[in-house]
Order: sequence, then structure tokens, then C-alpha cells
Amino acid sequence: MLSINSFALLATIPSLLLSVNSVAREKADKPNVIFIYADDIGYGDLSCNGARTIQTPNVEQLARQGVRFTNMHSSAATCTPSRYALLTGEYAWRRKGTGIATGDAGSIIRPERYTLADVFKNGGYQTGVVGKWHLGLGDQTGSQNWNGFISPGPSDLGFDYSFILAATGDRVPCVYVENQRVVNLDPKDPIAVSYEKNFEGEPTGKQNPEMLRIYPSHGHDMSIVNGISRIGFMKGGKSALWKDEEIADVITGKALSFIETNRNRPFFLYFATQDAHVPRVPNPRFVGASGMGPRGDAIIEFDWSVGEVLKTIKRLGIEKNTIIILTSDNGPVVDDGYKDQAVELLGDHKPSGVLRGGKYSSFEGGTRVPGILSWPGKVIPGVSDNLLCQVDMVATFAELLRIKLPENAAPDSEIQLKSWLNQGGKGRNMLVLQNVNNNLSIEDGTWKFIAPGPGLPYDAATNTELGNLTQDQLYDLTKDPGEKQNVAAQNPIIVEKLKAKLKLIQQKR
Ligand code: NG6
Ligand code: CA
Repeated sequence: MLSINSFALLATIPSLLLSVNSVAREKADKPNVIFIYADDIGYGDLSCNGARTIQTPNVEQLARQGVRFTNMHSSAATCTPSRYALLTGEYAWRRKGTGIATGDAGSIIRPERYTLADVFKNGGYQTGVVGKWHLGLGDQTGSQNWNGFISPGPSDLGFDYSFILAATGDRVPCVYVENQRVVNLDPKDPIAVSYEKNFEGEPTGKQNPEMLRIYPSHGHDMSIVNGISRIGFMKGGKSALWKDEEIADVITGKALSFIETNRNRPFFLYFATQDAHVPRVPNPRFVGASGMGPRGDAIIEFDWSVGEVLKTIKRLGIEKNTIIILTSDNGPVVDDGYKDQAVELLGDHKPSGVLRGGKYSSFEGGTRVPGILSWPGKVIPGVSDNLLCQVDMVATFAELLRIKLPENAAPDSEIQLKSWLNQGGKGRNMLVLQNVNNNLSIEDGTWKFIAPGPGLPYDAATNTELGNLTQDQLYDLTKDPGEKQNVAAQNPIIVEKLKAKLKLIQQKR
């Protein structure tokens, strides 16, 4: 005989089943998203894209299980504008103050902006950013209090959790900032930062080269931290200073614990590595791994970080329900300001692959970067040549999560979900890109027009063809991916069409 209690229990079974079902459905609708953002790793730096002298097996594994993009672009050929566009869905050249940021820059994205992290927040996700930030912190440049709560910061832009390097490895302050407070800071030894002048009595790379273990090749001769001179001046915060050889371990560890903590609910993790930006100081266990010196070793260290993420989501049993995207913030550079043997030991390795130029450049090497998306069971594995850009993350993921963007949010972001999932999309019709001098180019998948603009055609310090010319440049990327032949003179109608289109996009607000 059934008791009253058993009846009550039976009655709850359907609703229990229902809630189990809805959890399952919710999980399928809300895959975790891990966005791995390499720094200065070029198209040709990874073995899945044809590198022979460097082996990156974990990235290869990701590429095998997902879609590998051959025409994925960062929005700019340097870091800050690429990251700005990634998070806001707006081309950075529309806004002043979005160039390469100093380490004491105020928050470049203002709190009222709708961001990629807001998309996920609105979708009910836990959101986190770990690694290189380089988008400014605090209200105003030069006036942050590094010894207190630094705001605005990631928490004002949709991130529940942050563990970041304020700017870059080569810029002060050389400390980790967790949830907008400097980690391990001794209040008796406060931090001061300046990008104008040195603090009295503090050594610099310029005046005290005897204190250095890596020498600058250009710039990077200001404050010395961990035997390496940097851009900018700082003093204090001794107990908080990072050790460069530990950065990959520390930030990868934080990324993994974010994943672990949130394994039972949908999460978005923006994991931005310091590898392979300068200064390249890989952990001793990677030293010599590539035979190409610290730059190659840093790429192998990056591959290790990727492997740790893959292992962790497998161990937690969430791999089927996790999208991983891997790409880079701009193209590669060999000598970026330190004498680290990158030039001498490069050998036959081509960091940009067949592409011309690299970081800073208007040529394809500047923005055409590695791109992989994996989502087991959902993405059709393979290779896609569609024209794609990171600026589309906002609209694309809003579409996936069925979130309506507020008006005026992400003005340059397109829904490219079918292409990103390799489910038959066509990619972009047009894409505008910017180089270090803010000169623009526009491409349509076949043709690329580089608008005339100021700046040098070639930068000797980094040995980079920047692509700045005072006349029109037109390249046929399908026939000439290396942009060797300027065919503007032979194709005046195409030049005029792309010029007009560029103007139209520039005027759009
Ligand atoms: C340049 C730095 C370079 C690098 C770059 C930013 C000098 C001489 N060069 O100004 O080393 O830090 O800025 O790189 O200071 S990025 O990947 O963050 O955009
Ligand atoms: Ca970069």
C-alpha cells in the first residue's frame, strides 16, 4: 500500500525528471566558452599551419577536433586595438585613445559600454579574464591607486573574476592584479608608477646595464624588474613583483582553477597568454625546447598552456560541452626590443608563413593570425578559408545565446555563427583592418586595398614592412597571398569600389 508520503514522492517524479531535462537542455544551449588569446604568435608559428621547426602538438590536437581557419583576422596589427575590438565589437580606429596603451593608461573601455563579457553575463554565465589585459585600468591615465581597489576595471565590463597583467610583460607595473587589487602587496612598500620620469635613486636599464640579464635592442631601458629593463618607471611593491619565468605557470594555473570552480555552470573564460610577447622568458623546463631560443621556446610554452586547458576539461568531463577558440592578437615580430637571439636563431622558420609583414603591418602578416574553434559534436571538423574577424565575437555569441544586443552596441560586429561553427557560412563580405599607424585597409576575401597614409614603409628596429605608402595598393589575395604585386594601376575600377566602400564604413556610426 502506498502511503501519503509515497504519493507525494511519486507526484514529484515528473517534475524532477523535468528539471533534470531542463538542466540538460540548458547545458546544451549554454556551452562553456574558453577563448585563448595568444600574444604576437603568427600564422606560421604553429605546426598545424605548416611550421616545421616548431612543434605545437596540443594546438594541433585542437585543430584536428575543430575547424582551422586560414583567413581569421585580429582587428588590428597591435594588441590594444585588437582587444578593444574583440571586447566591444567596434573597430578601434573609430575611437581616439585606443592605440598601444601604456601601463598606467586609464580604462579604455568605459563601464557603460556593452562588452563580450556582458553577452555572456546576460546569458547567465560566470565570466572570467585571466592573463594579459592591456586595455587600461582606473578612471584616468596616471592617477590609479595601485595600492587599493583599482576601478574601473574588468568587473565594470562584465567580468565576475579577473587575474591580469595590467598591460604587457614589458611594461610596468610588473605585478599581478586579482579582482582589481595587486596580489601580494605589502602595504608598507607601496607601488608608484610613472610613464614620465624615473623615481629618484631607482636603477634603470639605461644607467645600470650591469644589473641586466637580458639587454634591450630598442626601447625597454627604463625600470629594472627581475633583471630585465622595461617600458615605464616603477618603484616599491617588491613582494608583489612577478617573476617572468613563472608567468605562464601562474596564469595557466588561474585559468584552470576558474574552469574547475565553474565546471557545474556555464562559464566564459577569456584566457590571454603573455606568450610569445617580449620579454620572452619561458620557464626553465622549456628552455632549449625549440632550438630557436626564447621566442620558439615561448611558443612551445604557449602550446603547453593549451594542453593544460584540454587536459582539464577532459578530466572534468566537460569537453563535449565546451567551445574552445584559439587565436592571436596580432601577427608575429622577431626582434621586438630585446636581444634574445630570436633573429640569430630563426633559421628557415617563417613566423608569418607565406604572408607578408607581421605585427604592426598593413600586410596580411599583421592581422591574419592562427584561428581554431573546437566544439566536439557540433563543429564540423575541417579547414575553412572564410574571411573572418575577431570583432564578430560579440554578435556571433549573442546569436548563439539568443541574446538581443542593446541598440548601438557592437556596431561593427557581424553574426558569423555558421562560419565560426563551420556549418556552411560564407564569411564576411568586407573587413577593415588597421596597422600601427592607424592606416586602414579593406578586403573582401579576394581583393585587398591598402589606403595611402603617413608613416614609414619599413620599420628598421623590428625589421617589419609596415605597408605605409603614399599611393594606392591593391593585391589579389587569392592569386598572390604574399602581396608581392601591387596591381592598383591595372585595376582602377576595383580600387575605386573598395575606396568607396571603405569611406562608407568609416562614415557609419
Ligand atoms: C611597442 C614596444 C614593443 C611592444 C609593443 C606592444 C618599444 C620600442 N616597443 O611600443 O616592445 O611592447 O609596443 O605590443 O617600446 S602589443 O603586442 O602589446 O601591441
Ligand atoms: Ca600583441
